[in-house]
Amino acid sequence: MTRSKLVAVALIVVGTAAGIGFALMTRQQEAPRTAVPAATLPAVAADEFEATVPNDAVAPGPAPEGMVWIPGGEFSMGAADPLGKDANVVGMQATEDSRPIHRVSVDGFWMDTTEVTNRQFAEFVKATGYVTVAERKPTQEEFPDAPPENLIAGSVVFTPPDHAVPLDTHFRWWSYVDGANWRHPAGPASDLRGREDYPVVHVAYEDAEAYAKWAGKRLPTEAEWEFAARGGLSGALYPWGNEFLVDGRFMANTHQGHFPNEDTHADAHGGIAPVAQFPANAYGLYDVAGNVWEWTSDWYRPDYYRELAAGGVARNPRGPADSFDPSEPGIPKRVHRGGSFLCTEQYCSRYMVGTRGKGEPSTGTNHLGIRLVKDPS
Ligand SMILES: [Ca+2]
Ligand SMILES: [Ca+2]
Ligand SMILES: [Cu+2]
Repeated sequence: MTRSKLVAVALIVVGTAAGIGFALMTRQQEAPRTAVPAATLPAVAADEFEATVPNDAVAPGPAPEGMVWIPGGEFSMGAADPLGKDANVVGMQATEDSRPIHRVSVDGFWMDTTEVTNRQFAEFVKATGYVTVAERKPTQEEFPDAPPENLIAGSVVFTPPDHAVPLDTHFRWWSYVDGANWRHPAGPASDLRGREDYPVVHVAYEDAEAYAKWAGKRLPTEAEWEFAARGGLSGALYPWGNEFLVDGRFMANTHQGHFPNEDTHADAHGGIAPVAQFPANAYGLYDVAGNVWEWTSDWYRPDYYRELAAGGVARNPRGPADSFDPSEPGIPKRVHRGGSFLCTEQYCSRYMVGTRGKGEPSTGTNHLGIRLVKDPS
């Protein structure tokens, strides 16, 4: 998903998405209604993961407001393929870029217990007058291939079709919406009334960095994020363990029903939810699986884990020096983590804790947010 591509195709998508969808549907099989339910997956091969060994350092002082101490330590990072196949498609399998499982150690840090909320982001904007990327008019220099009439400030919004569509291209459910930004998450007609405790969305990487600088915090590295999200467990599929449902109870805001046209909100939340509606993990972190994706500071490369695995225990890895995504060569991307309210076992199960996402830095969407960390002083 990149802003430039959607800006370039905005008119086509907005104008004739339904037409395109119907035309292609007649030639393609509809995706099966039920894939393998997550709850029935076997636990990952335990021998790929070794025990998590947390640092025994106690918290170096009182916690900053809204943060918890993550002790850091040595752990096994990555995601095994729960189906035992080496597939590299987004779906039930953890993609190959999350392997090999490798040993990493990170130092301790403070971490926000929740995704950054609209209330928090509004304080930052009020104090600084900051204007987010989605609120700025795109320039022809930034998007040389876009027709000039498409150069309108906006952002990428999930716009589900009202009928089943093949899951072959995300253009079927993502649109570039004029006037969508953090203040207007679904477009100009929407606003933040009653949504103060929802995660801020439509934030580009530089917006996240600007907010972090103001808050005296920083974005987590991918390794810090995964250490924290695992909550001390080793090799578990989810931040809370290996069963998707715990005593029949949902543990994260994800998508139920036929994706993308039907959200049955069996987990009690259709679409995005206020932060902290589900139990925290063992470190006290809410929504590390689902609700909104979270930016990390690492560049994305699918071969980075292979590089790390060759060098013994990786100490405080900060990501590769450059980015490469074979599916969109030439477009640098940062790593996203945690999955979102749109993740489903039918299409993308990246609420699984070791799995990885990625995104072009100028591209915010309405399912991507921020969670920050802070070094002990
Ligand atoms: Ca949901
Ligand atoms: Ca999240
Ligand atoms: Cu997903």
